[in-house]
Amino acid sequence: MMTEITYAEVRFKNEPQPMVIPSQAPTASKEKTSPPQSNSVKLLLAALLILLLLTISFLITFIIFFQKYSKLVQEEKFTQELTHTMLECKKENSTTKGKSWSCCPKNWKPFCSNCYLFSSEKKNWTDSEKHCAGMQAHLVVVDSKEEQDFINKNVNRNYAYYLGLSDLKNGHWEWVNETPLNQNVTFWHPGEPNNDYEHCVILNLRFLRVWGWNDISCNVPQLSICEMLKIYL
Ligand code: MMA
Ligand code: CA
Repeated sequence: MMTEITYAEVRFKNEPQPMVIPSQAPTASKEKTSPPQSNSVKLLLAALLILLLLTISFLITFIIFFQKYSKLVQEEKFTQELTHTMLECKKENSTTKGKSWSCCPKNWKPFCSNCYLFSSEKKNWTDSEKHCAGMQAHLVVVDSKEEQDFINKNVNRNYAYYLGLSDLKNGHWEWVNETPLNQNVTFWHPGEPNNDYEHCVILNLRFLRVWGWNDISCNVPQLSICEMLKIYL
């Protein structure tokens, strides 16, 4: 009794021939289809990494060059700003910002961190200050007894000298650098200042031996003392 026939193998005439796949074909195709993808990802990653490294090194180089360039520009600017072409310099033991030479313009006298010029031209107070300003300096500001003593040793006893002290601007004694007069550091001659119409201060000799301050009219031509910070190179 054959009610159920099972055909194990039926071949039709037009049935397409089964593909013969070589035994190694599956592995080869695996390497050719999915690996190409991961390879290109790897390549892309490598390219990105190289690009990143290049960008970083470019940035570092740029920063280094920029720093060097701005330093150069600064130095150039500093040399251009130097009004004084003849300097007298001294090697300093303690260096300021890596600069080991402290200089004063020729004919100026050094004291502490400043340079002083004892002028030889008589001018009124305003023109005296302008003259100092034209040399990147200002009329002297006396901050201590030591500074006043240094000045006294360098002035000519036959003359008087304008200081950077006046009450022209605000009605009270003020230095040209806008610091108010410290009442603990003054060297007025006895009885000075004495006249409301005298707005500028000179240093002069009295009784042939004492140097001190006196207020006078600002339009009287006098010698003067300029002061500037030492130049560090
Ligand atoms: C006197 C004295 C000073 C004043 C001058 C003005 C010679 O000194 O009074 O205080 O400034 O005169 O010339
Ligand atoms: Ca006076």
